[in-house]
Amino acid sequence: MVKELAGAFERIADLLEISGSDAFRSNSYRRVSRILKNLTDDIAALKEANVIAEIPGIGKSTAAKIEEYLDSGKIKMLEDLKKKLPSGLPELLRIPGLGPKKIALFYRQLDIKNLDDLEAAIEDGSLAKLDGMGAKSVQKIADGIAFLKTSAGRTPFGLALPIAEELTAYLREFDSIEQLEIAGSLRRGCETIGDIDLLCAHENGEKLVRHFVGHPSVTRVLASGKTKGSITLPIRDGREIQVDLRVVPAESFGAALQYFTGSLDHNVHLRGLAQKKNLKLNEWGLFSGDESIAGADESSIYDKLGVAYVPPELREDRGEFKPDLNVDELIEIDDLRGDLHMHTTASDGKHSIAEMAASAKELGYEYIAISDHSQSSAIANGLTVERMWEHIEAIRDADKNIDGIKIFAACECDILADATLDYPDDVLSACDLVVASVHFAMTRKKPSPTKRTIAAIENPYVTIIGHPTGRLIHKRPPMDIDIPAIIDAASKNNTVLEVNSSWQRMDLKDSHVRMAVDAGVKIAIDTDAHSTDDLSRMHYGVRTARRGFVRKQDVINTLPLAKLKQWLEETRG
Ligand code: DGT
Ligand code: CA
Ligand code: CA
Ligand code: ZN
Repeated sequence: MVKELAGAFERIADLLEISGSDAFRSNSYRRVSRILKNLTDDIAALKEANVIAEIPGIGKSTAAKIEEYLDSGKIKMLEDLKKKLPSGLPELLRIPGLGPKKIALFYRQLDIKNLDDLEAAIEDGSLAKLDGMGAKSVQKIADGIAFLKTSAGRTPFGLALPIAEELTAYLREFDSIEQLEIAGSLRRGCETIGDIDLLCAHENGEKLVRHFVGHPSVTRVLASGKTKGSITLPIRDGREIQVDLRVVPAESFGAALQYFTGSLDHNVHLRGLAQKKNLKLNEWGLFSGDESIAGADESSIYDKLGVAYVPPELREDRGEFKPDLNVDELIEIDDLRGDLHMHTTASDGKHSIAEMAASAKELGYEYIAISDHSQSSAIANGLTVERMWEHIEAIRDADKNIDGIKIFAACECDILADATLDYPDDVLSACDLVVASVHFAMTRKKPSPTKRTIAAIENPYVTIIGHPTGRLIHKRPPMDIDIPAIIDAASKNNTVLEVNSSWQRMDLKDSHVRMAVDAGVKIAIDTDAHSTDDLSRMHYGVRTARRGFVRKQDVINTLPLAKLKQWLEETRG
């Protein structure tokens, strides 16, 4: 419901833009859309309680529109806009390099109502004949259409990050660069990335940009100037990702980094704080009249505005400016003392117990849990009951044979289609801890995935629910699962919910993990490693957890070994 509602406001913003309304007005509707998408409360319940207008960022007239939609499924303003404009126009906004003004022009002059019409006008040459258009700008639009079709929009974080890191290394190779940072959604740790934004302080922007657009893998150069370069690079499956490099003077680097990190909503909020102090904030600095009072570094901007520094992962205008928020408590990668979900050659992993333990020790961990698949995960070479008993012995032996790290005996026990677990209680109880996960029959309705998961949560030997929604980003939607019900059950049973650090999973995701910790549920951030290399992907999970406002004390694998053992004793069986 709230999704459609958010979509309706997005659509209002699009149509306003095309119909020539000013950006301020359309952006205010986009903001409402985002607020709705991030809402953790049930909107119908808020309406019942008559408190929609009290949602931060929602005014009276917007609240009236929301209520109108909840009552009738329609918003009159949107219906009126739709009547005024053809329905195929908003999707044209997604074409890179094509803005609402041009779309409006094409519509008025050539009666272009949708993507098909636009492609036809490119084909028959009529677009190139328009005032202000030429072969070059038409080609740009044609390229944009092709990009839209091949890239389907966004790139998973884990595919974008290595590209950004390779590019920053490439730029540093060219010249010694004092300040170079990844900005945008990638810096905020979003699960998918529209484009990569890089920001650099350098004296000779033109030279640096020329080097940037000359990267050997470039598929297209979209812009190359003195302060900005824009390219596309291939990602896998024949798709591309856009990368923007901006070059700014050192005295503006902090302000530009703040601006281009976003999010838009966070920046709008921050600019509002500046206005209240009679200051002006933009990508060049923080100004009192004409005088710059901050800009070289990011933290001084927050400081001068009288608010605590906000880490990038929190910059979504979801409450990060609240004065009681103690960002020092926010989980950090170095807080983690162990990893409680990983596989070995006993099931579908690449390395032995001893190899996984040695690598984990190298990473500085105090403990790990070996959690191989259970018998029903046949494709993953899951362990029969008999093999599992032997495996527990093998883990005990490996633990004796290594110093400086504790190896817990665990398993990743399947939650079966009939809501029972894949091992009998005596096996589960012999383990030091148990991860329980759904791996199959994800779309089965009866018993529902919610029922199955809650049954596992209620088993006294289950410690952690692994990748609770089962989603794979861009590949498999989450199970139809009632997150508040899962959180409620986890809270009643002292069961931990996982943030799985595989970037394909990031499961739980940021907004759900926030709901969980708000309800007092403990979190385990795990890698679900299937090789020693995978052990180092913990940072993906940490980013997701930070975006969910998770603090160190919410995460069980930040506990020192003795405390964790004690906690396991108290909560199991
Ligand atoms: P993405 O690329 O869709 O994953 O998301 P972002 O957040 O990286 O967005 P992007 O690349 O369009 O712009 C990067 C940041 O720059 C954005 O978060 C806020 C800032 N920014 C971009 N355009 C504008 C603008 O028109 N107004 C303001 N205030 N900020 C902007
Ligand atoms: Ca971006
Ligand atoms: Ca960008
Ligand atoms: Zn699993």
